[in-house]
Amino acid sequence: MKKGLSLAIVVLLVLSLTPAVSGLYGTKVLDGDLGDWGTLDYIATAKDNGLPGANLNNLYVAWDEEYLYIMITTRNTQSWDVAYGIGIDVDPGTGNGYTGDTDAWGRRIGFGNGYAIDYEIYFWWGWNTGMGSDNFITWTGSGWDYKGLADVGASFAYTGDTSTGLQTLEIKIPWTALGGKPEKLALIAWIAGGGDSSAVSSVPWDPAMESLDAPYASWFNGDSPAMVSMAGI
Ligand SMILES: [Ca+2]
Ligand SMILES: [Ca+2]
Repeated sequence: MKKGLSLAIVVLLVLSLTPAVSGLYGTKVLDGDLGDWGTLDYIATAKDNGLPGANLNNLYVAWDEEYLYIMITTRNTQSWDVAYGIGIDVDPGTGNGYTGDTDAWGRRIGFGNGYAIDYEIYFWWGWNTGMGSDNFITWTGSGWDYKGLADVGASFAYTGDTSTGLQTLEIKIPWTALGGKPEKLALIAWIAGGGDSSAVSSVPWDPAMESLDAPYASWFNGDSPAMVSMAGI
């Protein structure tokens, strides 16, 4: 029986703190450079899966009154064909959102542990072409609404090339694209392959991937793919 990977570990961020006491509060410059991110913005580290072209490292998150900022770093040393995905739950615990086991890009990724995603962000990275299409995708309640990041006022910057693969990815998303600034938010990032593949890396790291085929989950659904879990911010 085919079974998707259900990501259950998510970063849960509480955004209702007053700015003065939240280390996550602050505006970031989108240049792919980690220099403007502090240790208080650090959220989680992925396990080293040993895959030279599909190996996430750290996740950072910050926010200000206008934007949610997300920074992802990798351990990549090669450029592979991969999809970088991010799932966002703006009302964790309510069950509102998508809970199936094939996501907006047809990857075999689902969400469990009470998380139901409302938005997905995806980037395609081509082994010989580098950064490709980007998508900001909204779950409408009955389907997915696909836009580019620029269409919703979001933007991104990255480092890396077709020699090294993606190294860093810095994203900002206006709260207006997320239905306004929520009190809390759950988030996870992952790497999958082509259509019908599942996650091989996630941050926060979800050990559910390790129970599937080595090295962590599987690229295709011939065997049992895995789904990633989300972390709350
Ligand atoms: Ca920066
Ligand atoms: Ca939700």
